[in-house]
Amino acid sequence: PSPIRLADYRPPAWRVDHIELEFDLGIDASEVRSRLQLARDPAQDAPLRLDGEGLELLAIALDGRPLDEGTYRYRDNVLEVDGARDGSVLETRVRVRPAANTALEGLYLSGSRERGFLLTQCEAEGFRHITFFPDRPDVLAKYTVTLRADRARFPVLLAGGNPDGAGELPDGRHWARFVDPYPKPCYLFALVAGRLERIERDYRTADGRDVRLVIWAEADVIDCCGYAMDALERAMRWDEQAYGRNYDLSVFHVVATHDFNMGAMENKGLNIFNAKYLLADPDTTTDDEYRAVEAVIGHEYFHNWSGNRVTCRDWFQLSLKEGLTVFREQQFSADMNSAPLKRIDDVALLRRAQFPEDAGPLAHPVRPAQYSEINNFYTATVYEKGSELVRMLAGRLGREGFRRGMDLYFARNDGRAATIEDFLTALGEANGLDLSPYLAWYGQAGTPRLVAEGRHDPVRREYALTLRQHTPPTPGQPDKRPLPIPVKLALFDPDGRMLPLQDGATEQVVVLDRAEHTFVFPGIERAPVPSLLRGFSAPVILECAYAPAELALLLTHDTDGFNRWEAAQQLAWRAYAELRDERDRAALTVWCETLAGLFETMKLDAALLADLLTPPGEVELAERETDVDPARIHALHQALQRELATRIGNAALHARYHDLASDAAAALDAASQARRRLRRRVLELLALVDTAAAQALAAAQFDQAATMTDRLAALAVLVRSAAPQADAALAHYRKRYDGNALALDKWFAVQAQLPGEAALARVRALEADPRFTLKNPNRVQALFGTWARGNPSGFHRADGEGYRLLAARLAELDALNPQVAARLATAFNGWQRLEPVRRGQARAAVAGLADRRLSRNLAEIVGNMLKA
Ligand code: HT7
Ligand code: ZN
Repeated sequence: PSPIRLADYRPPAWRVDHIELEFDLGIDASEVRSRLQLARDPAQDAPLRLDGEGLELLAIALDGRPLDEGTYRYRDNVLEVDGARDGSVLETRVRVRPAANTALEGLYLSGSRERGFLLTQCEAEGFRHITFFPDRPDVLAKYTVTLRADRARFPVLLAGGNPDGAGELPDGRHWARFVDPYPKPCYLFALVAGRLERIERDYRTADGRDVRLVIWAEADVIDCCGYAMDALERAMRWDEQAYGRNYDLSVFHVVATHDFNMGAMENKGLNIFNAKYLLADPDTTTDDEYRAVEAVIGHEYFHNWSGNRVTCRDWFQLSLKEGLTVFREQQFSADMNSAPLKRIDDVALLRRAQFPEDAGPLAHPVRPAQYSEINNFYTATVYEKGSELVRMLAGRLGREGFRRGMDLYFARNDGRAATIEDFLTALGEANGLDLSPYLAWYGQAGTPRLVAEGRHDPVRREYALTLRQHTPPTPGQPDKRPLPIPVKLALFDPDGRMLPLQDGATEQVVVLDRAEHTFVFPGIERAPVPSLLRGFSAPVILECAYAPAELALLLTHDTDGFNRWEAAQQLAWRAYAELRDERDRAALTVWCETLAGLFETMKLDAALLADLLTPPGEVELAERETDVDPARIHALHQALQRELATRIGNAALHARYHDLASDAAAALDAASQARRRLRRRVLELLALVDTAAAQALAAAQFDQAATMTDRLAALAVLVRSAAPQADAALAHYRKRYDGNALALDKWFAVQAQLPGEAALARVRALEADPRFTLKNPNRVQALFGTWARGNPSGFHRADGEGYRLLAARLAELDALNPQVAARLATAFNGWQRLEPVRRGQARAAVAGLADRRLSRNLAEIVGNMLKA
């Protein structure tokens, strides 16, 4: 099929002002009646054409009259109807088949036929699998939804909007109606029906509306929803305070499902969550997962304004809601937890997931210009880089200016389907600024390189900082323009003190808005050490020829927590290169000495210290290389950390481990979490230099753990170090958590991380396990996602067996769930930069896939992968 292009956007020829939906729900077959109140754009003369996929059309009538055969056509997923006028009413009745829907898009069954429940997923284009409709985000309609079903099998009936009546029907059936007063695009429609339990809380909004908050889950996990409820309340308060945004319906439903293609979905008034981002309890949830639940709860809630009240004109504008909402979610998490640690996590994710995307065959702008399958564009670029662009704008406007701009954006676009231009215009107008130069960031793919060179002139007492930028070509975009790059900076004197800059401030933002510019700082007596891109003020790769001692100074003295970590990362990168190239060990020595010094002082926050002690991962190291050999990178990565552990010393590591281990409580406060994070890092380092002792400690930690964080950390050390205790621990874990899907996912994932040659046999054994199924996206991600995307030395085998196994499973998975298959296939990203033997093997596997009959989703990914 030919791609869909942004340049071809036309407003809809037909709108739907009101839709009435009636569902007669059943597991194998459900019937959907729809009544569309149509409005025609007088400026256009197109026939009425509605999207519909896989629908069994049972009846159709226009303005109350059944239509004759020749007056409508349903083919190629489009229903075309003759004779419709402005104000016409189109009624259809269709049948859909939820239990047979393995793609988890449209109306489907979660769980078993006997005990599972029905639910919908409509973003991006799932609504067309439910009924006929102009399935595009700029058609906003008011929804009245009536659900009917057998009461015993489906005691709970939910749809988005406010409840508007419920009652009994003959033959043990019942009904419930919901009316949503806010016009919405159809991707925000949702229903849920089945046997579910609930927890509830009353909430009064800042503007005085009483709202009932309800979280729904299956009976066996309803006790794990309390943390999410607390997080929801925190998110609602935060949005009132930070953005002045209030909730707007009388009820807010949240539902957990184990069968979901993504993390969660912000359907109006009825959010649906992958259980992984909703359920939490100390026995099964790690500290990182607790934070993820809070973040995703916040994210989906914040969409109620950034996405729902103000939605997107078309799917090219996806980052308008996703980038903005990720940014809002990051601010929320930073406010609820530690801001510097949150920034480190977010940048580490950007580097791990988005930078490789932007550097490979799948690179695309934050606002893509074309797509074949929109589901392939829910990417790290649209989400994470999109958030970085909002962060740059927020930084440019300052706290109050950004709030003024956001207020204007929401006021002006409420109830509209907006564009990224609308966003920049509102932010700019509210502040008397022209922000249009930032639009270039949305249209240009690739990560800019920012080269910094400083020169100190002792005679003029000046420091001149020259900044240059260039962006490497990406597929379809050979020539790049300079972008506005805000560089937040500070200067440190050689004693580690910050120097006063403009107006006595110690921090300043300069904006590089051309290919090269020199910024001059007067009154600088001694050659300073610049701290650049503080807080990661722009999503670029900084190249600055720091001496190792200068990085050590920043690592020790920088007042920006993020840049301290960044200095450690830069040192580690260089230390790695020294080991790889068998060069002098200048950076390696400084890295080890400085970190060992910080380790000894005991002054640093434990979580920050844990992060400082963590060098870039194997995926990031590979990012900077050509002829990538993942096995060698793994060996060097281990060697690098072994050097650090050796320098810190067995005795110090043991002492710190025992000191941290003395706190065995399951408390969730920041200090307890920080201790667990550092304990894990210390144990990992110890495993590299005193392996048997570390394995014994890990085995004991596994047996006595009071939290999943400690249990899983210990299990990971045992498995990855091939400890003699590993099998018993795995068996014990398996038995303990056999009925718990989320805990079992971790059991699969921890083994999929087994490094090197041993991984393949383990993956094969695990996929034969009775608990493995290709039908569940979380399980697929736990096993194949962890292995192929997170374990380079285990996946990228020189004999190509890893590639062939993944390709074979992708073909099977594609027939069941194209969205999940396409996402997993991105594991092949970067194959062109592998060393020649692996490159040939990977290419053959991808090409073999391309020769098969594939879904549009997988075909687009595989095709792009081979194009570049
Ligand atoms: N807006 C939601 C996106 C989403 C999704 C997209 C495609 C296929 C299935 C999906 N489930 C959810 C999630 C979010 O970003 O909030
Ligand atoms: Zn989102």
